Amino acid sequence: MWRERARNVAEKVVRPLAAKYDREQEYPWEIKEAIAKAGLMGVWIPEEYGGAGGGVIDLCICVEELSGACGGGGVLYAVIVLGTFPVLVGGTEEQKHRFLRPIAKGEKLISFGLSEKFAGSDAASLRATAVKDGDSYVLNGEKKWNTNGGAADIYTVFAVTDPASKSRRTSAIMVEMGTPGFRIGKVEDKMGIRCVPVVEIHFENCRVPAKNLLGEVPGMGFKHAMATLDKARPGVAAQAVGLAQGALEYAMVYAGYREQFGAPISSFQMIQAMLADMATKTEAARNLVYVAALAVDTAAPNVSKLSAMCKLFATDTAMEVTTDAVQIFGGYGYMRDYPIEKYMRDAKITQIYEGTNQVQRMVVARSLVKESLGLKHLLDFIPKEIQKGVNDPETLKRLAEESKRLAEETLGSVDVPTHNA
Ligand code: COS
Repeated sequence: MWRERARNVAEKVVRPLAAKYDREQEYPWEIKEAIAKAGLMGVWIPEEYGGAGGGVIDLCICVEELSGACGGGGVLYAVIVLGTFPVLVGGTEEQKHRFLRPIAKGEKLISFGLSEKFAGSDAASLRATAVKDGDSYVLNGEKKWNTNGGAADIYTVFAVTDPASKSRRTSAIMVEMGTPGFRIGKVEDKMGIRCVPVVEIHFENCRVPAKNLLGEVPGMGFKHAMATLDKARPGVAAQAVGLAQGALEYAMVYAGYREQFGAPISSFQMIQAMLADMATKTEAARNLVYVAALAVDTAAPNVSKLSAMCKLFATDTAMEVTTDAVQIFGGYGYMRDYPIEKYMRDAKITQIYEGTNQVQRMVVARSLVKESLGLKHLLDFIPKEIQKGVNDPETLKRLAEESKRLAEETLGSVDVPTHNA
């Protein structure tokens, strides 16, 4: 059902407008209206807060379809998902009703403000502050790369509430557009995803009611941000799958009609190999995204790893597939007259935002290191000196004696070097 609805919006509204908004770099309000009219805005929001009660799998399907027609159309939608997850993850009941209902109805838009000029991958090193003053928090500082900034009505902002604390340093605070001291700054001029604004936002003694602090317990910001990203990363991965699929389809059609040497280029083995690899990788990415989305929906224990895996694999795939699609289009692919080069531009940011793919690999690797501790049954199959550690003198002495004994048994009496060097 969601796929059909999203595809309908994608084909009827998003695709025909994609080039215009890419050129103009303006927010496409009619796309947003069409998405809202199709009932897609609250897909992932529980019914008790006005949404459709779907899961991350459902929103991923919507993002995938919209992104297939235009990367910006997909981000326009996915960024709303990102802004709402902290509320779902850490908000009080009252906050969930207050902030999620108007979003589910399509009346308000939301934006997510974590990154700063000096805090990107190192999301714990924020500088923007929120100081408690009576029944308010007073915000100062700035945020960078704020997607949807200016278009959004509500901003989920992460700021330092306890500079002295290491693990409870930051909190998420909901700030509404129009609050005195809140200002949109530089509007970025971007390579891709040009229809969705990315801005700097500034806070100068911006007073926000204390009841807007997520969960009304300070210090939970980093955990809320991380839990949000675990849930939202399959959405970025779904954007990437949509972009890859969209570019692949254009390439398939082009290759079928483009004739060289008296035959369609799709009959040449080199082009066939490219198309086959593009399709296979896209399908593999799609399936990994769905597995991760279902892991989020079922609160599986390995969510962080799967979310990171699907984000890095799908976005690397999108970059590869969209680049190959441009290659198949040849000179036409490089020209702005045709939609294909936009897919490549739109794909690039998916490897960067919501955690660079370097960060995703770090998350996956950290998870593997933890998992390895549960694989003790394999210890007998790795070298004994590795198992016990080379710095334990008792083990080293024992291993030296053992290897000497083994050597004597096989070679007769010899001098065997010890591990003590
Ligand atoms: N869910 C809940 N809590 C989590 C978590 C998760 N997925 N990952 C970490 N935490 C908690 C840890 O349990 C730890 O809590 P305690 O202090 O109570 O022990 C705390 O957060 C710090 O964890 P950790 O030491 O792993 O954090 P690091 O500073 O090493 O950062 C990375 C980890 C790099 C993974 C994190 O900063 C990150 O994801 N950075 C990318 C940010 C990003 O995606 N930015 C894009 C913004 S959207 S455009």
